[in-house]
Amino acid sequence: MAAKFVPRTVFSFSESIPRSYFLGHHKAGLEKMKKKVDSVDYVIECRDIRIPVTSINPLFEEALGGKKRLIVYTKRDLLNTNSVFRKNKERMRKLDEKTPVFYTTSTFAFSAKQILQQLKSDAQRLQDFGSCQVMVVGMPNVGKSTLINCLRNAGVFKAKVVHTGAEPGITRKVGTPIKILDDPNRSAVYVLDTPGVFVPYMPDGEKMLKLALCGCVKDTIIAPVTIADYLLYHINKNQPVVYQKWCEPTNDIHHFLEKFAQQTGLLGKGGMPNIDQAALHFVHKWRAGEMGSFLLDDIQLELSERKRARLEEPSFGKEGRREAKIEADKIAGRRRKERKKEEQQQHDIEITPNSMLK
Ligand SMILES: Nc1nc2c(ncn2[C@@H]2O[C@H](COP(=O)(O)OP(=O)(O)OP(=O)(O)O)[C@@H](O)[C@H]2O)c(=O)[nH]1
Ligand SMILES: [Mg+2]
Repeated sequence: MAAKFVPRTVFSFSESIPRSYFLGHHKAGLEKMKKKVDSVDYVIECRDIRIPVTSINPLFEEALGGKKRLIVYTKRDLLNTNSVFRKNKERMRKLDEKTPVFYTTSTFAFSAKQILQQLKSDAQRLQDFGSCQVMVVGMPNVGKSTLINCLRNAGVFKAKVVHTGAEPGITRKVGTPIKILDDPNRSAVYVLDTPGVFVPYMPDGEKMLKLALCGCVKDTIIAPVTIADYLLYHINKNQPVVYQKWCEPTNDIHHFLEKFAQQTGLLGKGGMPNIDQAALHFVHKWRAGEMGSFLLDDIQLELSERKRARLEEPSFGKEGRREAKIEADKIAGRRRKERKKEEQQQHDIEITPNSMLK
């Protein structure tokens, strides 16, 4: 039996979703980082590769702006569709043109070694200082502490030293220096772990949903069904076949979660599907890489927006404003084209009866 399925082209959400997750230890941590920044040589800024734009925290620009920096896109294994990665790799680099960019997977030592190589060559240049200090910063739960453990393991062959975990808020304080490189020519490199820092207010509700989906916000802040629905919206745009063993392609999150709960045994009182638990389980499966791999951000759009904003700066004068207008028209045209493409996009999906998949 074949059925036509048309995914949603936009995600509608309630204006009342929370926009804030700036906790006491975020504020205190940021203050401490500002105090420490003069004594470090480097800042490693971690971003989640699934949200390369949304996981940029502008507070760091303000607080740590002038410091030499490396950008690390973490969780590369969760963007395991090579064509998507290849298409976006150069775009990610363009987000920070003058800064070295790395992509890491915690289980792949080579990615940490590449960073060490960069730090080592810089530490050798800085050997007058005797040692090089690096501060690792980023939004909550993007993988800062994991990266530190990986760097230490690859650099000085020592076991895990800082706590990590799937919840945001595992690291609460700026840590003490941890040695990750010890060169015979006496240029040692130390890193400082820091607590993840959120923004005080997130005006863009969809960005809030992206951060929640990627685990940068505690799962109790936004209703699990809303996060699951946002995930379903993205999966449907990309590869709805990933959930076909539980449900036919659908835009109805309640229908999906009921079937998912029934078939995965997530039942509550009287054998009724436990919808909230099913929603969390579905989201966790995606976070573990089991539900397809795609970017939640449109990097090209971000680059165009930045170009337009730059051209609008007074220093570019009338000519700049004219070019900015052209750029804005291009962005609008691109958005229209994408909407049209999405509207036309129909997935012809062969629905296999569940009994055959078990
Ligand atoms: N799949 C995958 N998971 C990763 C990777 N790096 C980190 N993680 C996971 O992401 C979660 C968060 O990692 P942490 O290192 O604790 O993140 P953090 O940024 O230090 O978090 P906070 O201290 O809470 O701000 C953990 O469950 C890690 O196992 C990676 O490269 N791939
Ligand atoms: Mg941490």
